[in-house]
Amino acid sequence: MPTRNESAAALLDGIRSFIEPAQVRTDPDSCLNYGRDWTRLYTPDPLAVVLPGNIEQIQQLVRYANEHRLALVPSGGRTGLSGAAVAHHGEIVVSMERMNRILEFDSTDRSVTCQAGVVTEALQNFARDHGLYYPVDFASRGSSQIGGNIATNAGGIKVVRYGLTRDWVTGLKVVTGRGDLLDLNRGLIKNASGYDLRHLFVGSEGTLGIIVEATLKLTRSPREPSVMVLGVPDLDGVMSLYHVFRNKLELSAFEFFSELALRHVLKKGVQRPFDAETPYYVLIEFENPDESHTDQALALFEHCAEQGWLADGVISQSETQAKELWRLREDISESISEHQPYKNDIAVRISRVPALLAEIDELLAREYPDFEVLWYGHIGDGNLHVNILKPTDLDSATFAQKCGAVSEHLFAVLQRHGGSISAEHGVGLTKKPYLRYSRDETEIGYLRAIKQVFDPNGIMNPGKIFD
Ligand code: S2G
Ligand code: ZN
Repeated sequence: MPTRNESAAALLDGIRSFIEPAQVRTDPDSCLNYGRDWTRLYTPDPLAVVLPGNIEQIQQLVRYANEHRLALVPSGGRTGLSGAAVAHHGEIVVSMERMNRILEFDSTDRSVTCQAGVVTEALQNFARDHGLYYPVDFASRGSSQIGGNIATNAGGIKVVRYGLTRDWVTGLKVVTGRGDLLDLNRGLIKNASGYDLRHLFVGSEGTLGIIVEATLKLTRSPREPSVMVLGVPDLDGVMSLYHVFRNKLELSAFEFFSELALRHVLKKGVQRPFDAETPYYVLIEFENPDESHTDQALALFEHCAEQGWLADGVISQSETQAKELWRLREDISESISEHQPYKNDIAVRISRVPALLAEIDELLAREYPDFEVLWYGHIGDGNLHVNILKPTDLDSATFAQKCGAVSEHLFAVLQRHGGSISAEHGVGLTKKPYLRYSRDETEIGYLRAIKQVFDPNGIMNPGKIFD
């Protein structure tokens, strides 16, 4: 962490000499709202919130921060769940909110260049209005920003077909922790001219520099997607369904959630998908142009029912019903937020999912006998979200301590399966103590060496991912 030896007032006056004073904020509301993300585990305490309007101001700010050893925390939509956008040690929050323009669209390249502060849903709508589709999608689309999506390599609900944010970034402009502006890959599909630094910044969580612009490729829109929700009696049926449906249909989503997770969504007024109540559910989405695949999907349903892998199910008859079925899965996160859940976001290779689910089921039942544990996630990508709800009568510190202790066992199981302690939410602060379960010391040494190249004074989001 850089050390400061000048008065805060003098430091901020220095920033106001190159950024409009109104965009250098220290009021309590700004410090609270811009100093945190969707985790509620840390007390926001930034020195100030700065909202630059252009790249030159960002470069000046990074150079100034190097000169005065000021820590900078890049800030997008702050929808993260690992504390990567938290400022709680007198850092300067650098909000990209004002840099929210779409700069260029090219129908031949099928690509769009935008500033980092563009909201994800705005980009999705822009693509749709131009007859194309930006396929990285998740529940926080209305608040998250493209820069933050790139900094965490956001995944979401369509990865099984379209991949992660990384797969759609064809160009990046970044200001490094040294204050240099790099224009990476410039939208090229092919570019074999040395290391691809663009991919270092994807998933860097603001620790190498600040993403200021991105060029993203777009694709054709999915034709009439149909959604099925299937009631699954036991865990090992989940991946049997995956194999059967994936082999016959072009899946764009293969999601999973437990009855316990569903009940929290139902409390918010959403209708149960069918009469049967099963321990688990699978949500499948597939392209179904002119209903040509409906018969195939129903035949697969019958086959799986005969095998005992499913007990009931429903297929959407309209776009409206498809959206209602998606709510069963997408509304889980918001429905449980009032219970201050301890979140795990783990991933293994798809082939390891059955073994992992069985081991984790046994582990969580043993280690969390008195806690409500919810399972949901993008099981088609090998990604499982395990959320433990905080009992109302247990204080947050004790709850976090108990869950942290169980995490050690959970991550040891994961390590045996070659998995990741963080599939899509990033490491930030919450998963930093467990990084060793996914990256060995030699590899972490290389991560530190790379950080040293891009951010030699350690001003970029210090304390995130590793110390
Ligand atoms: C999901 C959203 C955040 C959470 O629902 O897929 O990534 O609650 C999550 O874990
Ligand atoms: Zn997720």
